[in-house]
Amino acid sequence: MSHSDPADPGTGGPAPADPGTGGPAPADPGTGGPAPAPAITPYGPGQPAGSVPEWSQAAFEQAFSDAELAIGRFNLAVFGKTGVGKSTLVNAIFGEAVAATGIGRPVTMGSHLYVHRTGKLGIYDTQGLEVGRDTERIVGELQRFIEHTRTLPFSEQVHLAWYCVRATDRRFEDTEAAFVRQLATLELPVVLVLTQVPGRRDAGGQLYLAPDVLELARQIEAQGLPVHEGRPVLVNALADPFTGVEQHGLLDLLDASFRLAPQEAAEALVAAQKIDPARKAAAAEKAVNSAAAAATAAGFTPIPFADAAILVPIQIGMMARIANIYDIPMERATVASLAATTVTTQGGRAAATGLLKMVPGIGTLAGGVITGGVAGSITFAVGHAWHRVCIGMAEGKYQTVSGTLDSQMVQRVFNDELAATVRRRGLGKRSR
Ligand SMILES: Nc1nc2c(ncn2[C@@H]2O[C@H](COP(=O)(O)OP(=O)(O)OP(=O)(O)O)[C@@H](O)[C@H]2O)c(=O)[nH]1
Ligand SMILES: [Mg+2]
Repeated sequence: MSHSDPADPGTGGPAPADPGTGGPAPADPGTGGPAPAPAITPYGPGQPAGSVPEWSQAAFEQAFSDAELAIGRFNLAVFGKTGVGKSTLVNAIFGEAVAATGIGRPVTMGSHLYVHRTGKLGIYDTQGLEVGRDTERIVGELQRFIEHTRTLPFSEQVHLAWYCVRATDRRFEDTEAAFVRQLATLELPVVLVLTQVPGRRDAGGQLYLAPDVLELARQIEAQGLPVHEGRPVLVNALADPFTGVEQHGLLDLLDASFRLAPQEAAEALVAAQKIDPARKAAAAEKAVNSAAAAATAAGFTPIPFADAAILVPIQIGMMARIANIYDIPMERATVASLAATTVTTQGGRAAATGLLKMVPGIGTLAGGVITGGVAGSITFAVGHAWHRVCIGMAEGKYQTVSGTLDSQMVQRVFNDELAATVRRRGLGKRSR
C-alpha cells in the first residue's frame, strides 16, 4: 500500500489480490487464461519470485517491516509555554514515558523531531525555546523543517500541532495568539488545548468544569483563531486524588487530532495512541477482513490441501499489520506469531498446512480441497485469534516471571479463539 492510497489501509504487507503480475502463479492449473490466483510476494531470503514461502521467522520479520513502512509515522508538533503540561499530555495519550526528559533520538542532528522507540510516533518539541521570547526563532526553524521535509516521504513530515495553554494561568497572551496564527500560515493544522482544566464528576458521571476556565475558553473562541473548530479543547491529563480533580478530555483531544490530521497519517496515529482501543480494534478488523477477502480470491480456484501454503503470505501480512496496529515491537511480535501458530514445534515447516491442522473441522473437508470460502473463513479465524493475542500483549499479558513471552499461554489463547470463531461461523462461509 502506498501512502497515497488511504482508501484501503487494511491490506497488510503484500498485495495479495493483484493477479497477473510477477512470476508464475503456483495455483493456476493451466487454464491458459489470466491466472485467478494472486501473485505471491516472496518472503524470506533466497525465495524466487512466485514461489510459495514458508512460515518462518524471516518471513514474519519481513512482513512486519513491510507493514511498518506502510503504516508510517505520525508526527506531532507540541507548543506552549514551559510547564503547561505538554510532556504530561503526550505521555497520557501515547503511553509510557514517551516525552520524558530524555525524549528519544532526534531524527537529524539539531532537529526538534524526536522519534519514539517503536517508530510510530514523532514529537516535534522545541524544548528550551519560549513562545513570546523566542517566537521568531521557533517559527523560522519550523518553517525550515517543513520546507526541508516537503520533498521527503509523508511519514517524515509534521502532520499536526497542539498549542497548549494552562487553564489555571487564566490568560492567553497576545503573543500566543500571534504564534498560533503563524502556525496556520505554515499550513500546519492546529488544535488549541487548554491543559490542567479542573473538573469533577457528579454521582451520575456528569462532568463539571471550573467556571473561570469556561470563561477563558469563551474569550479565546471570540478571537477567531485558525484552530480546530475555532475553540480550545479542554483537558486534564493527570488525576489528582487529593483535590478530587479527574482526568478528562483526552479522547476529545484525540478525536480532534484525528479529524485534523491528514488521512495518510491516520493509521500511524491509531497505532501510536494508547487510550482508544476501539480505534485499534476497528483497524485490526479491517486488516482481517481484507486478508480474508484476499484469501477467498486465492481460493477461487480450489487449492489442494497440500498447496494451502499459498495462504501464508496473506496471513503473515495480516498478522504483521495487526501487531503494528497494537504497537508491539517486532521481536516480541515475531516470537508470539511463531508460538501462536506452533511453527516452532514443526521445525519451521510450511505453515499453512500446519496451521490448517489446528482448525477444527478441517479434516472433514470433501476431497481434501480448500475452496475460496474455506480459505476466507480460515484466514478470518486466524486473524481474530491473532487479534486477541495482540490485545493481550498490548495489555502486558502473557509474560513469564522473568519478563519473557509465555509461549504456551499465547498458543492456548490463539487456539481457543481460533476454535471459537470456527465454531461460531463454521467453515466455508464467505467472509463478511
Ligand atoms: N494536576 C495536573 N498536573 C499536571 C498536568 N499536566 C502537567 N502537570 C504537572 O505540571 C508540571 C509540568 O508538566 P510538564 O508536562 O513537564 O510540562 P511541559 O509543558 O512539558 O514543560 P516543559 O517541557 O518544561 O516546557 C509537572 O509537575 C506535571 O506533573 C495535569 O493535567 N494535571
Ligand atoms: Mg516537556
